[in-house]
Amino acid sequence: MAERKWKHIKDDYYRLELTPEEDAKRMNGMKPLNPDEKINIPEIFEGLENYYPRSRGWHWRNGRGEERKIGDFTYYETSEPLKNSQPLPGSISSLKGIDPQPMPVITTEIASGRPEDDIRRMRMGAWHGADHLMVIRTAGQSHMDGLMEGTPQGTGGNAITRKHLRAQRKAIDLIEDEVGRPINYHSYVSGVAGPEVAVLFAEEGVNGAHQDPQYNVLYRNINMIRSFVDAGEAKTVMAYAGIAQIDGAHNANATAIQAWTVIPELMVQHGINSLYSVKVGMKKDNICLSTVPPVAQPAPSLRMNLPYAVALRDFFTDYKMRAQQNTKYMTASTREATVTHILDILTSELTSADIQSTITPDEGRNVPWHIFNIEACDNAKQAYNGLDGIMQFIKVRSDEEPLKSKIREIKEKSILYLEEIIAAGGYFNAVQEGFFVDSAEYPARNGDGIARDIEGGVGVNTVYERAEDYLAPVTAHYGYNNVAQYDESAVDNPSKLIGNCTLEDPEKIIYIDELDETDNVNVRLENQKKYVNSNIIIPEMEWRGDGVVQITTVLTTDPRTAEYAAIKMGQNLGLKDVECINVEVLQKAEGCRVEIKGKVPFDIDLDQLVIPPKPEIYSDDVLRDAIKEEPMTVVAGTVGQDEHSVGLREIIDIKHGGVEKYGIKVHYLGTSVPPEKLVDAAIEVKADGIMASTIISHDDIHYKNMAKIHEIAVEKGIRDDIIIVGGGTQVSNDLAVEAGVDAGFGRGTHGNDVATFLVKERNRRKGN
Ligand code: Z98
Repeated sequence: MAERKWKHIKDDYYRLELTPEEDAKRMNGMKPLNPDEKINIPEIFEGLENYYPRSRGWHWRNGRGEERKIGDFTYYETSEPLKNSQPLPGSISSLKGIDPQPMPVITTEIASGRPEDDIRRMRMGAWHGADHLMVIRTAGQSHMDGLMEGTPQGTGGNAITRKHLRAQRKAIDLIEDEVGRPINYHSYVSGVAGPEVAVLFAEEGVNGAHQDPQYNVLYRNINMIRSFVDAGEAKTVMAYAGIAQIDGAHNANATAIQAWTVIPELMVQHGINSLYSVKVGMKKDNICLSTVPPVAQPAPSLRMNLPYAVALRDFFTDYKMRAQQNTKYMTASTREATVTHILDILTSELTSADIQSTITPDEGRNVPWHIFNIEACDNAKQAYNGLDGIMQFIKVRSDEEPLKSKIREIKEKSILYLEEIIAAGGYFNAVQEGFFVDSAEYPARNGDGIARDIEGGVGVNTVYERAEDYLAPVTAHYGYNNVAQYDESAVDNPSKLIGNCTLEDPEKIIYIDELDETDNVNVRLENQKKYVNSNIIIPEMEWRGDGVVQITTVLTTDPRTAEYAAIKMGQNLGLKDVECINVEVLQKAEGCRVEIKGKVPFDIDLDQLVIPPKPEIYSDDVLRDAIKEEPMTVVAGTVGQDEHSVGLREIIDIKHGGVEKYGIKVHYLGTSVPPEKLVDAAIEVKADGIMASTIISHDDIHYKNMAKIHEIAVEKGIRDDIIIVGGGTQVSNDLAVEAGVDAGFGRGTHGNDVATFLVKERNRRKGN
């Protein structure tokens, strides 16, 4: 293949210029997605050896901050709308289905370890507004000393392979066309195989990656010299590919005993990685600081997190901020995690975060289920929608007390920290002395920090000085590369010596399928065949065909007993592999809220399902427009000797979604209204309809009264001009119609059911 032609789109984002034939070959002939059809997973995995990515570099949302009119509202902090998306439920019901897209990139973490299942979750996430799909493996990549081609699930989890990346990037190409927005694909460059992973990512069109040598040193005990040298190489490759970088400072936050005490250290860690990256050649625009609020509620979190966020932006003005929830404070409570997330987003809004990551409470349970990923995207979108333009009304008073002093204190302590590192002889010595992740509030130290030996750790003594004639004939390479002695003209592009390397020519890449014959995508797809592109379905939370359901209930006992009682409950329900995943005390003597998960022992054949026809209910807007166009008046009352008015009033009142909500004018005549009075009142106010309600049904009095209203209306010559409806808990439509009224409404009726009937019946009579 000839050298690829990259077209610059914006920022550091490029697209390949491809002919339709080239594109079809690359995609193995896959057609664009149809929003009404499932993505064909087996097809995605076919012909992966032909796939290469069509985009490179990180994409920031288009049209950020342009004033936009969306539905009935003006927005100041949105980005371009999507072509296809899933609006929030409240928008669908009451706000015309608008789906404003916030300005920051929104991340969802995809981590089931099964690429084939995660692709569907990625599509759902994209429809809910995610444009940063962060795939984390179920095995720590930093534990691998080379690239993985197999599927070592069961021996510590699932690693990322070329096959994994290719299938997902290929699917994302389709998904981003479907939603109409480029999507950033992301993973991690860590461990002693970091540089190899970076090359793999550059080859396979990964747009973002975590890279921070301090992460390897502190949390994975990789030798620090090796880690920093590797980082130089990895960052050079990332810079070449325009891959945005997220650092690892937040890990100190998640690891420290009291996360808020490490604030100055976080600044130092951000600083070390950021500056190192710039020196290696990364653009500041592609360097994202991973900021995690140091504390969560019930601590007075905003007061503590905000100064850190502001100080960060002051110190790192030219860099990007990636905001993420702190996993340290995450339990299995969805509710609690959501509140923390929303309050964190308030900090993001107040300090203009560029990437808003989402984390699901299932990170606390180590099971990232589809629904929680999607919910977390909605949480972020909803919060940003609600906060749109709030900075027009309020101000972060960073130049006034007490915030000013708080910010200053953080900055001073951070500088002090750096000076101390220099005094200790530099970063490596400081790590060796246990400076980092100490539990005391800086400048105090408890001596319990993570100390690593300069002469120790994984990969110790594996860094060698390059020989005089060293040469790496590759495009992106860190440090001394002795090219000139081989070819003067190749100094700026050493890969010229071998007629391009894999970064320019994807056909040079050797694609290897998974090596594990017992557990791989193809085997799993084969095992799940029953559920793939078929009419047999089974509940699913994590993986296709897992049969998992989650049940929430209250058990009136103490937490420990509740846990075991909940498991028993699940077993009695016939579930398999029942586990209790959350217990929250309601009152210690009265009981707990419990959540269990378990697997159902059945599946559902959709062909056998009897689905009654959907009753047509007009939307609120259609009803409102119909009444606005032609006003409608009704009289209403409970009939005969019936004093039960609550049901009728619910059907009338605007507050509970009664017919008034749509503009229907209601004359409420009260309770125990004689049938004659209802008809007379209708004549007097020139009503279009009568709404008669009865709960009492002895001797069929409810239908008898309906018949009376009908007969009196006939006698008085208005029957053809008036719509009569009867309602009550014991009313059936068929019997009401038999009694002479136009419709009967029983248990479970809402105002929109009645309003829809009134509007439809009026149209029917007019011949519409
Ligand atoms: C996040 N949910 O940030 P292993 N490098 C850095 C990291 O922060 C991480 C890894 C590598 C969090 C995820 N971060 C935590 C700087 C992980 C991953 O060894 O492959 O797990 O390293 O989104």
